[in-house]
Amino acid sequence: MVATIDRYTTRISATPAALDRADPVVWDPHMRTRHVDFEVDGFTHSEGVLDERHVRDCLNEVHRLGVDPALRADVRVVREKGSSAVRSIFDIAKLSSVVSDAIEVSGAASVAREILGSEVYIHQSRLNYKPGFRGGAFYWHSDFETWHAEDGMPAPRAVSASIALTDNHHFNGPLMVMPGSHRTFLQCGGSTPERYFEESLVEEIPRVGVPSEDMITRMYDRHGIDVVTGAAGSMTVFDSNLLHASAGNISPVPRANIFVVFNSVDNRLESPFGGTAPRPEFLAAR
Ligand code: 6CS
Ligand code: FE
Repeated sequence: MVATIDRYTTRISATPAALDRADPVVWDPHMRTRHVDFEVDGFTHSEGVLDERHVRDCLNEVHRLGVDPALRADVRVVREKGSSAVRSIFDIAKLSSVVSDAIEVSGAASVAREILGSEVYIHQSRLNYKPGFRGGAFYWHSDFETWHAEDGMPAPRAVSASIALTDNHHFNGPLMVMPGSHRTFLQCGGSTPERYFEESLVEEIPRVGVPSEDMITRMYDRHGIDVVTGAAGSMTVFDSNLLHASAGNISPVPRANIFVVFNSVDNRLESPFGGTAPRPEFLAAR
């Protein structure tokens, strides 16, 4: 198979540049008017996609998985640095039929099909759990930059659906996005250490795969920052290349969200464009 031309080179030694996105945002032209906010801002938010029962059942699952002795040493349960507090549980859709059922009910897959203009499959699912008082931050990044460099995702033809299991207030570490930033691909400097995910999933400010402060400032000057708040049961679907982050959570109110990533079946993973070995299945389904 001829290797795909890399139109999104990143993790480079040269000075990283801001490249125009070489691909559509909403891939099905007929869906552009239906998803105009996604086309323009790179994300769309809806309230009440899960009812209270589904939310409650998922939260019970999260607590069950967080203390399940069988998962104590499982690589898919990522804990906050220097603590046993759960930061993320990967493969959550496979680990819990309750969560997988809630994802079904949320309608995320049909929104993904409309935006991506094709059949879709789950590239990655995770639960990001931010306990009260000591929930960790996630620094500014584009998911696609990581999935391109470390998982071999050819184009930004993937979307993440973040489904809130607790109220996402402005004060308990909600998702922050730069609306419109999805149209610019920010190259990152440096090269990827082997098995880098063992560090990047835990570090609040990863040393590779994040844009420079100068680039983040320029994007802020152009796009500003939206704080995406929403009640438990709400859902935010965002473009794989949208610049996003979330602050730590020192409020008493935990913030727990399911993230499920849908990739187009026409955008299947190839060998990582950053040259490292493919990451494990729980991070990037092949
Ligand atoms: O490496 C990844 O796939 C994960 N890292 C971040 C910061 N967001 C996307 C994903 O969960
Ligand atoms: Fe992310």
